[in-house]
Amino acid sequence: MAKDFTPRPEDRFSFGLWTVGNRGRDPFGDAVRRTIEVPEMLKGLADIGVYGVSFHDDDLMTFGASESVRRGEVELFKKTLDETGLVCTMATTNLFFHPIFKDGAFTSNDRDVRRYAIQKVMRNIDVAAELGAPTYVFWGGREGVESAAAKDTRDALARYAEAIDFLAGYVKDKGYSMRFALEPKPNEPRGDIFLPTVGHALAFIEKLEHREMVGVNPEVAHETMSGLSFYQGVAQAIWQDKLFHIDLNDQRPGRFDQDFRFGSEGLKDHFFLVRLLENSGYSGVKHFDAHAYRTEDVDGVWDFARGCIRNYLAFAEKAREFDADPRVAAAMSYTGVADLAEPTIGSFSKEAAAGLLAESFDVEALAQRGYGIEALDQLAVDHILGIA
Ligand code: DIG
Ligand code: MN
Ligand code: MN
Repeated sequence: MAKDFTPRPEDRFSFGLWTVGNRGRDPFGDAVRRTIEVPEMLKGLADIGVYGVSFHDDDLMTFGASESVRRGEVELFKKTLDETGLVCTMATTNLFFHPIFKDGAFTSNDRDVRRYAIQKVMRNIDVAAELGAPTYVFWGGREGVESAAAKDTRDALARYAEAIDFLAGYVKDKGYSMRFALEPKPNEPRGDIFLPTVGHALAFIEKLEHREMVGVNPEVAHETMSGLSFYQGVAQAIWQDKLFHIDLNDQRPGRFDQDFRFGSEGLKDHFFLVRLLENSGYSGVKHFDAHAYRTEDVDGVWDFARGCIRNYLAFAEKAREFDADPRVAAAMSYTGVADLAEPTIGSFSKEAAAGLLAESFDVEALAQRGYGIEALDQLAVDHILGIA
């Protein structure tokens, strides 16, 4: 009998409308599934214990429709949120699908396109605020180049920062309690996307006027595509108090953006990621930006959604068991894991510098030390495999 992992509202799992609504279209094939309308999506997500949902403006409101039609779509969404008990956990803007954005949105060479993009975000920020979304995500899928001849990256980043700061000013002026989260990705659809990794995004944020309200929304697939450790990117974002949101899915390194079910690929990576999120006090939502395999019918979509949640909860349980295992505590003590938390020397002072210069070290003895990390890591693998 398979073990049960039932989510609770306090687990704060959320899905984007575009995830369970994904119809399986890809660059080489047409849609394979019928459209799941928003009310059916919300009811299905509520039935599996999800806490909230997120949306792009164009997921929720028909692009180009009259204001009255768009208003009706928002009202239906609000009504269904109320009926299902779901909350709106994040909003974002589709600045990538319409041809107008083919050369970018905030960084298009065409100033009118740049101004239209900012206007499109402003309009959806208003809807997001009405729905109570605490986080607004910016994924610059079209912000990039195929040829370095096309843009001076310094100008592109200046325009990017200008747009984010203007929109932050708009949020402040309106008195909305909303924070921004930048979502990095290295490429696809553009040949090279600006702000390609968590590191680039964290550095970019420090150049912003309103840096205090801007954080990151790392996505598993996007750091993994670069061959980077998603865990390390998230850990640094937490260290810098900038993990405002997170996109959970799965991915094989060196491949196109697969957006697989969370936990379907990187078992060890996700064990340590979930342990980090659970132990770090991350208070944001656990947001899945993923979709079912193209092979699936609508029933398979709900298998996918349940699987994302099941895997997260299973990793969280295994992480608790790992941390409660006295053998792990002993192994970590031998490795000196807790010792790294002890300051090395503290802030500079003449006395500290003189003291250190006068200190002698037994370099050969220090070089002989073994850290016991093989045994410690094997304990983690044992717990992941359920053989501890
Ligand atoms: C793709 O990974 C992006 C878009 O789906 C969206 O803008 C963002 C929201 O999490 N992720
Ligand atoms: Mn992705
Ligand atoms: Mn994403």
